[in-house]
Amino acid sequence: MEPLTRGSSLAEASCVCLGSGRFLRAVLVPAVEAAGLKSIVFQTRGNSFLSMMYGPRRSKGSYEVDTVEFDGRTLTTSHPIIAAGTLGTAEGQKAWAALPAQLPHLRVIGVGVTEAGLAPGTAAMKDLCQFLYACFKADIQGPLSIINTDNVPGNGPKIRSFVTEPTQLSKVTALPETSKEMEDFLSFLDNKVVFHSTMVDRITSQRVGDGDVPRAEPLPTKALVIEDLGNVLPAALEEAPGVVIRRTAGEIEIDHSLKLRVANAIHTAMVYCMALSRMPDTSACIGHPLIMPYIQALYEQDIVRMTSMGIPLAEVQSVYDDWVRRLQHPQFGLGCLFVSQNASQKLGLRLLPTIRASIDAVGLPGPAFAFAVAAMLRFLTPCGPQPRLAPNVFMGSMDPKPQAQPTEDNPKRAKRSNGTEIVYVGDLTADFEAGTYSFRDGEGTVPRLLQAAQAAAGAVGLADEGKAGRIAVLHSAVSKVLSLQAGLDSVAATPFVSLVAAYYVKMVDGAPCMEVLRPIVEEAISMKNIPVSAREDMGTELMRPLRPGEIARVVRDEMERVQVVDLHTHLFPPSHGDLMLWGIDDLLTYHYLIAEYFQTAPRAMAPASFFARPKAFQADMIWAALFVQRSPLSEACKGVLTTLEKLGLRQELRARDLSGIRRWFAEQDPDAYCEKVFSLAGVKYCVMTNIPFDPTEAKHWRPAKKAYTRRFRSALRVDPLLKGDWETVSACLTAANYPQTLEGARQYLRDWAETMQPEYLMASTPHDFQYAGKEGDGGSCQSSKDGKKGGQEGIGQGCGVTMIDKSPKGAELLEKVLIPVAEELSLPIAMKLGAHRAVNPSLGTAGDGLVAADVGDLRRLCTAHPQVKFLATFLARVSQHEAAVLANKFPNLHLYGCWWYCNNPSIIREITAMRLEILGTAFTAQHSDARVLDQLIYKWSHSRRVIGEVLAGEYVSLAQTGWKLTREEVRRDVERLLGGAYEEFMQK
Ligand code: RAT
Ligand code: ZN
Repeated sequence: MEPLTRGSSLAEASCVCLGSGRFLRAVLVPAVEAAGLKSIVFQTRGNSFLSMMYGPRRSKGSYEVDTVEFDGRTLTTSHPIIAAGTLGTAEGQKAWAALPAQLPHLRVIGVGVTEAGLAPGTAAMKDLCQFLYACFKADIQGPLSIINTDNVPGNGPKIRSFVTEPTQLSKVTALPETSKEMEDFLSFLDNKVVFHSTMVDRITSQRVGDGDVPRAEPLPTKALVIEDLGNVLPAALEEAPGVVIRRTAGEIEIDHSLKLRVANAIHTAMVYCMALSRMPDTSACIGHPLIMPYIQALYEQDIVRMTSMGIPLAEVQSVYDDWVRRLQHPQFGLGCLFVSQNASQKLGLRLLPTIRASIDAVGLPGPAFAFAVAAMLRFLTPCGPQPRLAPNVFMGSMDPKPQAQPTEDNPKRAKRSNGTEIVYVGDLTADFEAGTYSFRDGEGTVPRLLQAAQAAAGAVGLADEGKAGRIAVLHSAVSKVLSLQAGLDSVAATPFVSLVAAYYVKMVDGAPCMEVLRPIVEEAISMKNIPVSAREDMGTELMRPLRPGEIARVVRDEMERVQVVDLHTHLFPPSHGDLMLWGIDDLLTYHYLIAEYFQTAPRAMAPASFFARPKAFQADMIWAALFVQRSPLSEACKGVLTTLEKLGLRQELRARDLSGIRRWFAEQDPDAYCEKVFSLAGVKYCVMTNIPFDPTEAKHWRPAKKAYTRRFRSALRVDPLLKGDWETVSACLTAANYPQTLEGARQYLRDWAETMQPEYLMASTPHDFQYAGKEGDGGSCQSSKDGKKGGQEGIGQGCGVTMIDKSPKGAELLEKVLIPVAEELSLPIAMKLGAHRAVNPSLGTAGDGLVAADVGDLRRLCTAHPQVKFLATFLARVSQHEAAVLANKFPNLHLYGCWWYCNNPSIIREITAMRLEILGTAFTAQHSDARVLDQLIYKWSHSRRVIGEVLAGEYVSLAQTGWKLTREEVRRDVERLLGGAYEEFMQK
């Protein structure tokens, strides 16, 4: 085998890799390839890669990587490289040193050595130094970027220092003879070579039956983060999928912290209790009733505190979401025992920073975090007989099998069964059948300490009178471990240490850890429904008066944190099939964007022919016109960008790669995606718009009601009534066998309300709507009470109008149908006032305009029906002031949202400020009106920002009067404005 085998001209290569490991093959080479750079790969030892590339088994010149998608499909990609070599032979070494002289375009040197190779004096560092010296001799102009694929923080400067170590330099063949040349070489390293710090992340194993092919999870959002302070990297690298470039000092440290404190910490917090519960693999978390909520509690109660480091919540959240998604990949679970190694060290690195942050912020990390530490200590407690094993190796015992019959057997004495033992790493083994495992933890200090405590506690005795003493012994062992391993010995840490000890004692006394976890999870779940003020009595941080300078930040945090109630949308759950709009084509064909498109569409593209084309075609047209040929400045356009960005499609967006975006959406499963959107958008639940008059909707309710999750609630929409569209109403009555009478219409509504269980009845008024009050004109000459008598009356008979030649008007149907039913069923009526439908009918929904509705109609309604509750929103900006004053006068009126043409930051700002000034917090600042699921993401993100800014301004003026405000009060107000006030009004 030749040491260097070439497929094409070497001179074309601009990247050379030292090493051929999984990160190089599955991350770095594909990334540089996407940036248009060609690579040469040298393996450090042996020649397996070489023979794979050029041996008889493969087509020459490229290697494969398997990517296993979340749905289990495997996508095999092929990666061409220019040449492969090995450093395992003398010839290979020679070829390596001779390479630079043949590479005029060299820009990137990939270093894919294991962490062990990253130390002074290792072969890998020598080979790198040798190569760089050859680059210097070949007068390569650079800049040369060293990109390594290990995960040691600050790895760039570290590699630089290893390479330039004097002892290192002395090992390099043909090193500078003169000190002048040595100086020149060092200055070449200073001026032409950049040692980038990096972070790499992609779970990769190997193809079953073919260890040569990497088998990887889908590319994570941050597969390769590279610090590039001097902006020297090839520009195209930034566009490569999974690559994130950091140009500001300190940013990559944040990436590392995020990874340690979110992803790695969650792994560490989950594997001990899982291993003890005999779950071999982390993928057992998928759908597990305790593990997933436990992870959520760890995140929400403690991990999220990374915002105190100045990291925006959105970033922490997106790292968390990405990780939760990756954790649930059914094919990439890692062995729980494998991940559980080096526990004490991980306690310090992964869990401690969060523990400290929570102690500083609120005095006590949440119970879930205490459980995580306790489960780790339980795992590290040697149990049962300790056969003679390698030094510092102990035996542990798993919890009894849940289905096992109760026996007299002490679980700690579980016998090893034959034939079920597995080696989980090196000399360590586990037997999930027998429930035993061997483990190692550094020098064994912690296991020995816990073992001694167990023995001492045993000596105190299990008898009742010994119990307190026993607990004291174990408690003191736990505090010793935590002070030794984590420095948690301050007074402030005491409550946390006690909580850990309490859980630990339960576990070593025989309680299965899942049983200890269960009430913790149940409490975490129920806490979400309890008012914040009641649950955080430990929250000194919540009660502390805020300094004026903190207000803006606290409001921003709280606005991002709050789970909103979206009280009017046009969304449907996945169970409603095609009615559920989601994904890029639905986003692009949103009627706001269709209207914007037609402002400048070519004459040839008449609306009728546009609407006749498939949705993807319409989306293509809109994308080209509004995103490619023009800058996407409108709120509706920006919304698409925010949505995609928050979904992690930044690269595709930057490349304006609509097909890439479509591919991403095509991979999503509607149910999982729906949940993801709600959680990304921070929406507790939304209220749908359910129109019984529309058969395409009605079929999802009858004969059988389709199931949907707690994220969706219903609203019964009755526009044809207010529109006076008796034709539609009577057709529906006839079709459903109701009499064509007012009572028939009322019964129809009652029955639909029974089916849909709506939050409220709802309608928008037509532009020419008039309501004159109970006794006024507008067709209503009867009070609602009279109207309810029903049963035999024909339409209009009750008020002298004969149905045959005159249909009832909207106001009459409001008065005689809607109001009586609302009153009878105690359902509020939500009014939307100010739309002027079909101003340009050819545009369909996109052709609706606005009109300044008569606020007086609403005043007359509120006066005439004090017992009916009205929710209202106005479309015209000019109506907003009068509406706010009206809401200030009528306790049966609740204003909500900045609707449609008012849902623009500048108008939201103005309306919100005005409403706060007139109404305090007794209104609902926003609803999304989302029609496409994904819009929840942008509508709420944009609104949270603007409303937060306005609110912060109001608080600052409060503070100027000397009024002291706490975070808890800010939280309470924010919760009211984004859902709480609505819920209070509904319960009134
Ligand atoms: O905002 C919108 O999407 C409008 O098209 C209308 O549907 C409006 O929200 C409404 O509910 O009438
Ligand atoms: Zn709407």
